[in-house]
Amino acid sequence: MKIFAITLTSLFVCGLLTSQASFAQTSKKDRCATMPMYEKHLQLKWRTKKLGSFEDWMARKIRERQFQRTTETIYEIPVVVHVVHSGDELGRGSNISYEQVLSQMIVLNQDFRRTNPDTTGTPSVFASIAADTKILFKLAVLDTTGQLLKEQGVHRYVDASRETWSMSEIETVLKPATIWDPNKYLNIWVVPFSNSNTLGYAQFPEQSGLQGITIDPNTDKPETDGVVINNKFFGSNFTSVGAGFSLAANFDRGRTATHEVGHWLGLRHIWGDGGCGQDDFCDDTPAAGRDNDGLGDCSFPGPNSCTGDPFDDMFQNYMDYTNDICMNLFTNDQKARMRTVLENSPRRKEVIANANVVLSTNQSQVLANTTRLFPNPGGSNSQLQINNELQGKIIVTITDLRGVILQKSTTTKLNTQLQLDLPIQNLPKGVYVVNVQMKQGNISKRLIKK
Ligand SMILES: [Ca+2]
Ligand SMILES: [Ca+2]
Ligand SMILES: [Ca+2]
Ligand SMILES: [Zn+2]
Repeated sequence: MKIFAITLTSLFVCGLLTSQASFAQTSKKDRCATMPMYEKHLQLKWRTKKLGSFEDWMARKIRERQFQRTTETIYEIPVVVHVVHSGDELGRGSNISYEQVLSQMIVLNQDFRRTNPDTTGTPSVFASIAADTKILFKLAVLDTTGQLLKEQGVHRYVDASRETWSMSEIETVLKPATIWDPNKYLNIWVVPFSNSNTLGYAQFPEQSGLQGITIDPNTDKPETDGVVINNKFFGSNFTSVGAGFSLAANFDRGRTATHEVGHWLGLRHIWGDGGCGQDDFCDDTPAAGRDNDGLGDCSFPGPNSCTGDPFDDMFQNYMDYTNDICMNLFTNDQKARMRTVLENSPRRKEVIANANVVLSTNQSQVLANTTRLFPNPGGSNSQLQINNELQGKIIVTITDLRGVILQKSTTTKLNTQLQLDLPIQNLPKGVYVVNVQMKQGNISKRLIKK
């Protein structure tokens, strides 16, 4: 009953903010709209069953899991990012740059693999339960028709008739029109929200098709499955790819996506969306009586909202509402929930089973598709940029059209992105060929020196 009461309140607040978006001048942010959305889905779908069913099923699966000897496979999740805009130039407004997408992917992988640079912010009392979830996110290489993507993992979608989108427009218009097969991709929509204070929301995993669960096929909607993030909250200004992205203060480290993908993999808010008696179904997260919305002072101990246990609030958890800078961990029990979902839940388990299909292809083609020269034609400032997962030694040669080598350099690519200045300032005007040699293949591109 308690859950239901909260549901109504949340829905009311959400509806109010949405309908009065033009008056929403306050800086108060709705960190996440997942629970109101989820409750709405569930009410439609299960009518009388509500949240209990998912949690009962999940508890059973986690218990079963404890008796299996689970070798910890690294689960790979192919991602497509739908960049939704109304006709902005590439890299401007809502048509966010590829680098901004990359910055978000870096953060997602750091946070889920616990290679984030701020693990030192995890208090020692929680350090032993902080988890490497062994879940990895990779930008899709192939689109739904098996074609190589020009920009790995990115689908740019223009609707010139809409500058911004409401949640109901996203659910009923945008998602069904743009979703890529949710059995193969984690769909992430990056959208200018009409309510600029809403950061994002996710669709929870469902158990439809599993034994013992009744579903209503009329309201179970695979075509809305995924994560939606307001573009002002997508990406990070604190990774190796750059710092100039247009991101909202306090939410500029990519943790909105970490939080929402946590929901997509079955995590609840750490305070269980209720008082001290209401749990997030993870034993290793301390009881919490409320969220820590807007907390920006990360010194520990901080709030202790439930004093009946020996712990202070774990406001560093990605599933709290803390500012990005204070977030730095998932726990072992949260990891168990997410892996249980990936192993059992419809569409989630297909996504990891199908990962090879949309991630692997001819690697020299990947190289060709992810390498660009710019500006081209260029003066003395042309650069070579390689955006992909391939790593290792790279030999770059610049030749004239007869194949005579004019410049040669060797470097090592360690990260997703590599950017090199091409030393063409001393070459006369003309047409040149830039050759890139990697273990995985070679490519050549023509470069015009102005
Ligand atoms: Ca609680
Ligand atoms: Ca807990
Ligand atoms: Ca406590
Ligand atoms: Zn949330």
